[in-house]
Amino acid sequence: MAQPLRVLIAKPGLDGHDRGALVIAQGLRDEGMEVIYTGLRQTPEQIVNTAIQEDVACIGLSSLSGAHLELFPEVVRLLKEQQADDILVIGGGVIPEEDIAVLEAQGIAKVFTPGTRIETVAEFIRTHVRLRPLDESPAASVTVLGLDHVGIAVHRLEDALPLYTGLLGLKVTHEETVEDQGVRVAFLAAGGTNIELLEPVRDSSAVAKFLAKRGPGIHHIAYAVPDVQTALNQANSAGYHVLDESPRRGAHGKWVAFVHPKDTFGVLMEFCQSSQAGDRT
Ligand code: CMX
Repeated sequence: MAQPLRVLIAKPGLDGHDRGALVIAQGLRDEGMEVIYTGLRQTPEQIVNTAIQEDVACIGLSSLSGAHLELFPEVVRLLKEQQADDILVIGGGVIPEEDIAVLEAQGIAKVFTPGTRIETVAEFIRTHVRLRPLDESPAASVTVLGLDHVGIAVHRLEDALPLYTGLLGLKVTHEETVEDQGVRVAFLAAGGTNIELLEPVRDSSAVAKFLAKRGPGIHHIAYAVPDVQTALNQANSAGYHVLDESPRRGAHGKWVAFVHPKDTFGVLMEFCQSSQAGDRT
């Protein structure tokens, strides 16, 4: 599976207008890229540090302040200094024609002027970023924030709930039907984590198949991660069979994705990301 291109959209200098930068950020996301936006008034140092930390393939600089002739080349210079000059740098904003050649001569790969179609920008990035060799793929380990829940498959929620609410005294915190997954679920708070009881709502659902084959039991364990797509990419590049190319919506509107139980010692692994913790587009 190809990894999404990571792009940093950055606003160096003092101008306070970022509508254009936000439009570009959204447009590149729509083109399937992973986009990080720095916010306003960043120094070249801050931009370069963020780009390195976030391991981006491209920086898109946007400036309306008129200081592009100083700020853009300074980003290129700092990248070189940090031996990160494999990161593609492009620029945009209200930039006079005569300045474009100056900037391009100083290592800004391309300067786009207002009105350029987002597809043109995306295509330029795709064709000019340095392709990352496999041995430089992202860090191997997934960032796990905690155990989000343990999923237990049951034939009927009504039959299983008394055990958890009665004997264990747990509280039901949420009930919902997740149509996409073909399940009706009940969440019970259990200390720092949750129990999710899953009842199938149709015979074709993964949980119905599980019950038919194995009977009730632990269906999956879900780990909270800051970014499901990153976790998927990491699992995939480490050779695990991921069941989703990109995250889908699960219970609570969280983004979820799974790794095949055959690769995880018999326990289906779920990654889940709270939608508040940085919604995807
Ligand atoms: N845990 C452990 N093993 C499982 C399993 C599970 N949850 N689900 C299936 N298996 C095993 C089966 O027992 C079977 O093993 P054997 O080959 O030894 O018989 C094997 O995996 C294949 O089983 P299958 O019935 O043919 O199932 P599929 O291959 O069609 O699908 C899986 C299995 C995991 C790929 C599929 O269930 C899936 O994509 N799951 C992810 C989505 C999901 O489970 N959603 C429901 C929960 C959503 C929520 O939390 O809201």
